[in-house]
Amino acid sequence: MTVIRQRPWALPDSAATDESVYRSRRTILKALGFGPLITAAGGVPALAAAAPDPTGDLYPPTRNLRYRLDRPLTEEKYAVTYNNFYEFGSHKGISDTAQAMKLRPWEIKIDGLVEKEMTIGFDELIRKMPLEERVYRHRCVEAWSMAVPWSGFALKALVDFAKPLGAAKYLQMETLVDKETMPGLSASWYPWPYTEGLTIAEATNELAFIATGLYGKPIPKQNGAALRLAVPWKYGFKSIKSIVRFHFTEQRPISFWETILANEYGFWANVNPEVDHARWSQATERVLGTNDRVPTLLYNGYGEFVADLYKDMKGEKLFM
Ligand SMILES: Nc1nc2c(c(=O)[nH]1)N[C@H]1C(S)=C(S)[C@@H](COP(=O)(O)O)O[C@H]1N2
Ligand SMILES: [Mo]
Repeated sequence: MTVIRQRPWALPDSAATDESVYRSRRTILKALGFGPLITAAGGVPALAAAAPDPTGDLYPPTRNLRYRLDRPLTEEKYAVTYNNFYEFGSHKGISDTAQAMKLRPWEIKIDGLVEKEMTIGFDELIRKMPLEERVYRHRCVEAWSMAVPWSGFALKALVDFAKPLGAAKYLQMETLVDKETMPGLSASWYPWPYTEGLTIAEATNELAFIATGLYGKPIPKQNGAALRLAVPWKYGFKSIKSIVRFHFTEQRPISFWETILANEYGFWANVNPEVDHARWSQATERVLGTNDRVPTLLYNGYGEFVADLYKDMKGEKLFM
């Protein structure tokens, strides 16, 4: 995001052809004998990568019809091949590289101002949470957008489970750091780990969602497996991926992008078409996978759920 190599709304041709590239690659691998490996003993895939997802039985959960879209869903092939995930590279085509990320074990630390600090495995945590599917819009600060079905649970359920103390005012979240599998981490000028933060009031707002699935299946690595945030009224960079830590604190955290460029990427980062980014307009957005450019909406169209959170915050830079 700091270095804009092209107009941010220009969908590179590669994104449109990725799926056919994958397909032909798979065909080639199969021809070379790397197809689904079946053991002589009968049917157990020999490749670790082919092991069944231990949470696969949870998908798809029932869709919650309270959240509705004003546009068609983005085609899955675009949402899973046009990504921002700087740990794997500072460009959109990281979906292949991200497959190296190891998802098990996936330990999550819950610490800071909570009744009892703990570390819990993802597979244990998810089975304690009320899973549902929600269709949400997503608006990247770079002015592209998508609309996708996430599976997961309300962040409020996790906050309740964590039992924060009264003194906790903010929830800071942190992404996995694994130098072995994340080539983007060698860009040492970035303040890794990727972190993001919300106020407790935002984190317990009904819209704040932890996504563990996408399109009715466990969420792909490039979209933030094992679990990522979805806060659709804020610019996309707030929706931190591949979370390994939930830290409750009294102090407002300074997140990854705010550390790099505070005047362009602030703490609140609520979507507002009338407040330009320092380097471009936010008035409209390019709908991923189409040639459509549509008006951007205040709070990305979610004002009825979230506007009240901000009504008494006159002095804050709520929209950048
Ligand atoms: N850890 C981490 N989380 C991240 C990012 C990132 O680079 N690293 N990029 C953010 C940005 S800018 C956007 S727009 C969304 C993109 O999510 P998607 O690739 O699933 O569309 O992830 C957000 N979460
Ligand atoms: Mo973004």
